[in-house]
Amino acid sequence: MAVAEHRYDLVVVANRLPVDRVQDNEGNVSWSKSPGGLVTAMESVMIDRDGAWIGWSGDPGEAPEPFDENGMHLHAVPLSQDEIENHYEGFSNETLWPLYHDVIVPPRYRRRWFEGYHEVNQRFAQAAADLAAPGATVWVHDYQLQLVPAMLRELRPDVQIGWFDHIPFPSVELFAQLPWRRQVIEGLLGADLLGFQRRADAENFLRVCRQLLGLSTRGHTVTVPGADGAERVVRAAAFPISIDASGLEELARTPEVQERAKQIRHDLGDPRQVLLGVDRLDYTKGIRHRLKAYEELLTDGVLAPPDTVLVQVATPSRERVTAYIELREQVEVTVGRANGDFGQLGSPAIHYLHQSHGRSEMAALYLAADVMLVTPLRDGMNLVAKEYVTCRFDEGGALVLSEFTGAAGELDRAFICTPHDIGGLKRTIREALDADPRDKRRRMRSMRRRVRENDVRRWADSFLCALNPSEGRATGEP
Ligand code: ADQ
Repeated sequence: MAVAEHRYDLVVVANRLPVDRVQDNEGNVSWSKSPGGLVTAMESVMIDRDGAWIGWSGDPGEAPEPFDENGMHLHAVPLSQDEIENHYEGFSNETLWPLYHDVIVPPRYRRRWFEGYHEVNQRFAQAAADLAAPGATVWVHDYQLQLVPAMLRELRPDVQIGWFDHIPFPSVELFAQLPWRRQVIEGLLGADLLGFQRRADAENFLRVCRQLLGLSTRGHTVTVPGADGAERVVRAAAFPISIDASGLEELARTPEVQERAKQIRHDLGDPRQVLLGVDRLDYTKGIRHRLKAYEELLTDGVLAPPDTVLVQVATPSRERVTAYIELREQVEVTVGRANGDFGQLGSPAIHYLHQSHGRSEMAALYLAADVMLVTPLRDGMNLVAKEYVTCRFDEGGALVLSEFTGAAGELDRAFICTPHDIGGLKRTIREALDADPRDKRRRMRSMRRRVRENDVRRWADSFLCALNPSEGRATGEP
């Protein structure tokens, strides 16, 4: 890449740009905001700070020229089809994703995938080195770019480097499986600050440094010996991510969204109780366990349409990866069976939408749901849980939340469940459905307060301030 003319004081580096390319019938290209946790979380931070965002556009081949969108300067990194297969689909999504999510499906280790991962990380590091102003802050995101911090430090020792892990960080026993564990840890240790969703994730990382690399750790820090005998101290701490709570609540309060919520309930046949699941179609989200529990409640005769309905919205995700293709089949077979066995004409037991929706429709769905089911087997945070309580300005509704989400650490007034325990999950769903309305209100009020007080701006401020104390006020750990 040619050296950029304009350089930026804040550079975000993430696998994907925060937009998707849309082409109409006449061939005109435009960009629309992409769905997904990171984009939702970072958008408001970037708009506030005139930063640059480096990422892949989502299409193979040549990258589009840099462009501005939504108040952000976007800089695309090109990826060939081979690189997408090795770096993204292979090493990121078939090796790291399952390994970091408690090996729910077996991780696959392929040497050429790691070679692709290394090459692509080098390209992102170079792009960041070219765009960062002297002394800039560079914030690298997520498991797809774990080698970037050390590569960037090599190219630009003058910049402050932060990395944030959106997904869990595994225990040393699991992480030790990774044939490239040393490269990954050394890559991360190029950063000044490593952020994790939960304290337990940061502790797992520090333990990995101690046990696998023999480094010395103290409190939140690990000491890294340099080639010249000098030492560097890297901090690893928890910064639980959040959402743009005020923006989302404002949207939920609009008459259009409230009207749409009523319409949704009407279209569902005005049931007494609406249950809702909203997830990327991913095996970590516990969708199969949720559907099994629901199907058993139907079989037991505890729930029945049209009195109770479940709406499951599942965003298409990673559709070329085998485990995702299989998951989609399993989910669709279960939905078909439940509807065949328990549905009535015009009243299916489960409304299944394999689609992505806009923010207003999501807010209306949240407002329409009496019980929100968030049942991941493992999840870094889970923003859906925070979005649901934020939309419930009426203090209505109830949240069933898996203990294996980062969100459970903050939203401890939810109806906490253990999704592997189907019997327990059924009991928790019933408890949420039958709870005393005053109890539900108290829980909702308390959870709403937590999210309002710890919104995404506070998250970003805390991280950026811990990375670079001149940036603003420090609010979180350490
Ligand atoms: P994700 O695994 O993508 O994120 P999550 O935190 O639930 O998971 O975020 C999903 C986002 O996508 C939410 O903002 C949600 O509203 C949106 N979304 C989901 N289904 C949708 C649909 N059908 N239509 C439109 N939007 C939809 C990763 C980690 C998480 C972590 C986030 C942020 O896996 O653990 O919380 O990053 O760090």
